Amino acid sequence: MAKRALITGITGQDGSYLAELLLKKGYEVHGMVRRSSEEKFERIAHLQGKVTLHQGDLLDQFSLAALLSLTQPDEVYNLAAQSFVPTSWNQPVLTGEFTALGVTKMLEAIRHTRPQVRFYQASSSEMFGKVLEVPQTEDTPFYPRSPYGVAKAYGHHITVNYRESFKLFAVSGILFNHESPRRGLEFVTRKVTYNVARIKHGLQDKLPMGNLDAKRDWGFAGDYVDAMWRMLQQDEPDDYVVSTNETHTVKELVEIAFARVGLDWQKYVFTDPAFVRPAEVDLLIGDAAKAKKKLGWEPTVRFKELVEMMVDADMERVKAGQR
Ligand code: NAP
Ligand code: F7E
Repeated sequence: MAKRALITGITGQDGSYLAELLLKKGYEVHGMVRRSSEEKFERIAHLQGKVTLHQGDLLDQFSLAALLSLTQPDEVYNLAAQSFVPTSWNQPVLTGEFTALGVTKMLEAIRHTRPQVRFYQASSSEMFGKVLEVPQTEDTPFYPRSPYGVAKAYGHHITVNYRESFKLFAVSGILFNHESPRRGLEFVTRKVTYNVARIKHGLQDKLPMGNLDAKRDWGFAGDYVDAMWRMLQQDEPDDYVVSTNETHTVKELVEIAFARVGLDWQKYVFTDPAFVRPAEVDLLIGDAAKAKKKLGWEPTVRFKELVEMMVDADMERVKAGQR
């Protein structure tokens, strides 16, 4: 019989790639979606009829338990969150409700409704924040620098705690930044590649940016959802760092993106304090040796290829008059 998976956050970047991966593996895929006045499921439009969508919300614990009873999943991937770091300073309480307490609500629903489930929690390199060690591993202590990072640290610890307290098969994937042509427009990679495409098409001539010196370990989302799946196929639940083991500055991102379309970034980019954060994560670089050894996982797309893939996709979109 086909395995069944339930994905929260299926309408997001990772949810769409994960749903594709699980369908290819023969899973029956269920996704939880929030009710809104207008349905915007662009990232999973091509999966219509292949995945089953159900209304639910991380804020509503009963909706989670009801969904577990209805779908009877073997695996639950908790990808839903308020995931944009700057918003977490403007809406810190909401971020805590979704991104932190939402995890407990799901774990409680699992514990009482379907304790045999294998549970994946989408943890983040933002938990390392003002890094206490370089590179960062599963053993590096956390020092989060945003309400989002704090909420994710809570989500990580409660996942580990439920695993230890109630013997749930619960894992926390500590994923470093991962991007794709489906990345939200406000995140720095997609902001740059989309605006480069607009500039190249003559639709604008300036690009306001924040801190160009920040360094990130950027990988491809398609690779990272495969690591999530592998974590749930192990004999024992455990936590894993997933990263490329390379770090690059935002400035390098900008240079490569503009160069891809034959433009000199310095003519267009300027610093706008509106995009500078109250507290920054200056440097992230992950050590994914454990994932390589135990999961047999390695990234297939490197930084330059990733940026160029995103610029090319945005050039096509802008040419077609799309976002
Ligand atoms: P994303 O594109 O922002 O997607 C977030 C998803 O969560 C969307 O489907 C959103 O639904 C849903 N959601 C938000 N609040 C919800 C709520 N209260 N109830 C139900 N659904 C809710 O994020 P992503 O990049 O795919 O990331 C997936 C997960 O990995 C997130 O938890 C993120 O924090 C974490 N993460 C991401 C990265 C990265 O670099 N991408 C790295 C580490 C960890 P709507 O469509 O209705 O808004
Ligand atoms: O910023 C700098 C900014 O917003 C990256 C989320 O998926 O990854 C993501 O969080 C860096 C930061 O991602 C602009 O200051 C400069 O240093 O793309 P970002 P993030 O904050 O790293 C982690 C792992 C997650 O878990 C999160 O969910 O880029 N930066 N100028 C800028 N960033 C933005 N957004 N916009 C700028 O104009």
